[in-house]
Amino acid sequence: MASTDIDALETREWLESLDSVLEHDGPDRANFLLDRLAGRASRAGAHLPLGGQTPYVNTIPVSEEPPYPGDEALENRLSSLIRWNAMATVLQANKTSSELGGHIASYQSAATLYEVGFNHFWHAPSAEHGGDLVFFQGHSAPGMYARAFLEGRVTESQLRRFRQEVDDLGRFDGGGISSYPHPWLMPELWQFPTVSMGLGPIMAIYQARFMKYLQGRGIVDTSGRKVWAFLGDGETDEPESLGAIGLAGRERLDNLVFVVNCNLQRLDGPVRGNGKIIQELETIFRGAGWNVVKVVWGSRWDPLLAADHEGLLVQRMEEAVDGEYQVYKARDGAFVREHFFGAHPKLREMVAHMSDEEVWALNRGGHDPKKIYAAYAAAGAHTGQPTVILAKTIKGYGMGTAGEGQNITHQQKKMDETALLRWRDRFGLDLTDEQVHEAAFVKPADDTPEMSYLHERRRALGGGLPARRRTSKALEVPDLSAFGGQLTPTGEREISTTMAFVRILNTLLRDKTIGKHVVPIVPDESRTFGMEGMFRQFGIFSQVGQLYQPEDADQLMFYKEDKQGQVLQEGINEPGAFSSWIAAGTSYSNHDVPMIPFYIYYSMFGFQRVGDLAWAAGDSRTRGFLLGGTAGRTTLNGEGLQHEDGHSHILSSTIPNCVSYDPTYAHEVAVIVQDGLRRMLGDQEDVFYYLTLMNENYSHPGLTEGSEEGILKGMYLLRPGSEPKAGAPRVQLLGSGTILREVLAAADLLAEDFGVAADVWSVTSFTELRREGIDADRWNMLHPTEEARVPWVTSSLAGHEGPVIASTDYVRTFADGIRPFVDRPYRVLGTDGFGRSDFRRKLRRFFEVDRHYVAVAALKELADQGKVEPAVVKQAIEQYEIDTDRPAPFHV
Ligand SMILES: Cc1ncc(C[n+]2csc(CCOP(=O)(O)OP(=O)(O)O)c2C)c(N)n1
Ligand SMILES: [Mg+2]
Repeated sequence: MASTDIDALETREWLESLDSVLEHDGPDRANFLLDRLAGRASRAGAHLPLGGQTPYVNTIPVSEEPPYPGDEALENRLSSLIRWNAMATVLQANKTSSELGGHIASYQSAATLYEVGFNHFWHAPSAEHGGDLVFFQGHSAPGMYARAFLEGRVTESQLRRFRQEVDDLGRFDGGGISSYPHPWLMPELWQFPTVSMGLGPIMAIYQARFMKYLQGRGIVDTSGRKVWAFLGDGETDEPESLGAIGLAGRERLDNLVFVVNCNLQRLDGPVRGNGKIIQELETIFRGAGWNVVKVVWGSRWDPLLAADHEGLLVQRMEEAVDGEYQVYKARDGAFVREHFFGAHPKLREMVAHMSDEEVWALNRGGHDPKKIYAAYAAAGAHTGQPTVILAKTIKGYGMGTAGEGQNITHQQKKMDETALLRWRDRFGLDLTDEQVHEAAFVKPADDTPEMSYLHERRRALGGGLPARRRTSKALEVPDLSAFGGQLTPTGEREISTTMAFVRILNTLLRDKTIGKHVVPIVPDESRTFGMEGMFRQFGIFSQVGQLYQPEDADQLMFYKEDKQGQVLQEGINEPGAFSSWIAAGTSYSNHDVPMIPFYIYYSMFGFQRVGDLAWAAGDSRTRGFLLGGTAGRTTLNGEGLQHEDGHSHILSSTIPNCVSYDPTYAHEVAVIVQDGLRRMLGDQEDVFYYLTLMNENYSHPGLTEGSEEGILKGMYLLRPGSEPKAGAPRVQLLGSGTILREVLAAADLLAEDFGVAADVWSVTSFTELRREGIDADRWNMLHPTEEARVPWVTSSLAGHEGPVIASTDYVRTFADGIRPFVDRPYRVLGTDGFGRSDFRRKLRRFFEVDRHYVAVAALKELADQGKVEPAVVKQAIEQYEIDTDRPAPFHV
């Protein structure tokens, strides 16, 4: 960019022309002319950096600030009380030791940003308003508790139990309050888990988009409601924070407001010591199509800026980097005079009439309710774009020597008494020294002016926030018979479990009661799963419909985008699709309408890729189905190492309310999905389901009546071996997913080649079996004199003689999980190691999970028990051409 002025006169003329346009025709006209000029210059080859940054001052000029509607004195007092109680919450928790932790500095920097929202903007659900959704910054939680305390929604004894959620007997008794926003732990307060940085912003974006979806489909009127997301400036470095802002711009999510608290610091130090985070974010958000509102300077700067005719002050503001701005606020007025204004004699002159205290009091925009109000009001009124508010604040505001603007401030959970007394005086709170010493909680009587004001404000906005709805209306779920097609044998016809699932989904989409509540979600993978038929039948949701004639318009199943489309096609964006799934799966809570999302994706790009979102889904009490397609280490055979999933079931099993299954047959899928619907939609249980599906085609045996319970509990006898002959060896073979079919083949080999009988069990869920077993085992330990509970695994195998062998398409840990409940020798085969590409048959041999290895494993167990000679095992190894000297698959 050219920066030297080669013709000052000409420059002035241009600027004067612009001033005249602004004066006579306003900013819109000025914008129009600049746009035309830029276009002309650009076509002539001048690459102008227009559209990026604006000067380092507030976006909203003083002349356009609306009058402040609140009572500033009362709001100030309330804000000080809340600040104090937030601080006291952390101080008290850390009085005896710092084991519990907590944060003071973040909320202190953000308090005014929150208070303006609480007093003037954020609606709770009421008869008049559906309610705004606010994603609070996780580690500012003490501030939210402190406000809820004044509102009477959190008690003093709860505040005393900040981060102490378990009683002395180890019971989770609901008497404490959680460290951060966790709907799982405080299901009537917190709505959105935000503390894992980056997840709040991306979930907020997809929440806003989902609200447009609900509106577009005529399911809920979400107009007038907004999603507000609070982010730390450091948090914007997370890819999830900014990775989906393009979608928000493209989809014109004018129901979305981001507030980035730019306190210039993160945990260790400055966010952009050598630059300016506000300016950087402005460029990025503007490029993504957002309305950017900068709130840099507070009102006390207004007279100085108004007097800055030469632009020297703004120039100096732009020159200074964030590292310097941080230092200014860690020092004092004299320092600011010397180092900021002292850079130029004219600037020094500008503040010559001000005392050091007055210079020190020059405030930042994010601590000035008037400036914040103006920004929030502008965000509220803006249409056609999401808004980001970039508010400059001070980390640890008010903490003085205990942390204000200091690099150590983030982790301060103690403040010495001098700093606290100073804090009290600075915020004008009438606390006794004793109260300060105790870090006592303070709550004025309800009939005081400030408390009346607090209650009046929230009443006017519909009640307290955050508040979470636990249940919505239950839906009537179709009977299993609705999936009749999946329950009968397919005979010669070979299908995959993915195809079976797609048929089930189609049935559900057509169901009169729950059909419209179903939300199919796909990343760019519908054709992989044979779901492209849904494009035409149910439409892909688009707020603008379809502005073009699709290439395949003449086909039966063309690519149809539609304003009322039911399918969410998310593109190649698993975190985004997952966030959509969370939004839909928590609709019962946030919108009082249960929706039932089915998100289908390559299983490798699920838990492994977006595991932290899956954890947040559990915390959020999301209800819905995750379908890990093309699952297993050897079924997506040609794709190799990065695609072949042999561990998603291990990952899913770590989420306590995720119910996972690895079904082999269509009827199993049907039974599981129907029961999941019953639990989530009918009984409103806060669980979600993970099912792995395969693309391998084979024939399906259909449902044998009576096996439903076993399918749901995790195992049932699929095929008994031949009648036991006296003394003839017998084994129990377990299998899941596609490997179950290898296990069946192994049973045949054992019978034909070695006269060994084998009962074959379909294990639909090693995970559920283990959980049930652990539960029974724990109960038995704690109730030693009562009749012992018998785990499902143990009771199922009772009466079925012989060692047990399991083989799956997952790592050994998966099937190994039930070992404590198998009351006899148990050998587990699995796909430990990196995947690679080849034919399925060869890969299963490579991983040693195929029929031959199962047979050899069974014979080895029998030999160990003395039921067959070791030579028989050797004979099988030779007969099945097993290379005994090759390295194990997990070493290569
Ligand atoms: C994914 C993730 N990584 C790290 C952390 C730990 N952490 C909590 S707060 C914080 C610093 C936050 O800085 P910023 O986003 O600027 O927020 P501020 O407290 O300054 O408002 C860090 C690193 C986290 N919570 N989540
Ligand atoms: Mg920060």
